[in-house]
Amino acid sequence: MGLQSTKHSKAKQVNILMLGLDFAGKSTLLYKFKCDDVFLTSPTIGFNVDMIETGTGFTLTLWDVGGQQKMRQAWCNFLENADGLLYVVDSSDKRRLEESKKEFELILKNEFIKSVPVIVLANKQDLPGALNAEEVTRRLKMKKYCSDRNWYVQPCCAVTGEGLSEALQRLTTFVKQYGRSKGTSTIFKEIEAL
Ligand code: G3D
Ligand code: MG
Repeated sequence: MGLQSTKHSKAKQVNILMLGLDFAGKSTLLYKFKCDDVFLTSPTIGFNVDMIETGTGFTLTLWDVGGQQKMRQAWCNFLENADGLLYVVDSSDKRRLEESKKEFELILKNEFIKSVPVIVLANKQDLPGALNAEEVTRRLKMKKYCSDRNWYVQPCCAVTGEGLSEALQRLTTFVKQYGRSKGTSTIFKEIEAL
């Protein structure tokens, strides 16, 4: 995908929070973002974290916070420092999409994440009957709930990696724009100068 994982980088660092219900595919995505292998996941207890060098002068620190019911209360603790949100849905699970929408709405109402850009990853596009990006956009009521920020719904497959490169590119663009609009943070001034 042309993206490299890095543990030690001089690039500027921004925080990307990855949320979504359990089983949506967050941990698989996190792993796929940093290397091109399929790996076996087990339900995330707590959180996973990794850093990705985007090649555009800054490093994304991706926080994969467990999506099980008991972890969802902890989501807002991670929101305070987020510069971008990746919200992952299982596009093939129409039944749980409604539950996912409710959680998504709650997150978006949080003051800390006001105007923070959002990429929805419409994951599991390889499965039969998976809803496409337009349908996920409609069901999550993106136009209504994300009218105050940059947003995009990216169809993807965590297993093959399809759509992930596009998602990160768009996220990077949005995060830069968000930094410019905030205009106060030193880190964003430095990013803008790149
Ligand atoms: P989570 O971290 O959001 O809870 P996981 O989700 O990454 O643990 O993934 C949950 C299950 O979905 C895993 O299956 C994983 O392999 C599968 N999965 C993730 N993304 C995709 C995808 O794009 N397509 C398909 N077909 N499956 C996917 P198992 O069986 O290992 O529990
Ligand atoms: Mg997980």
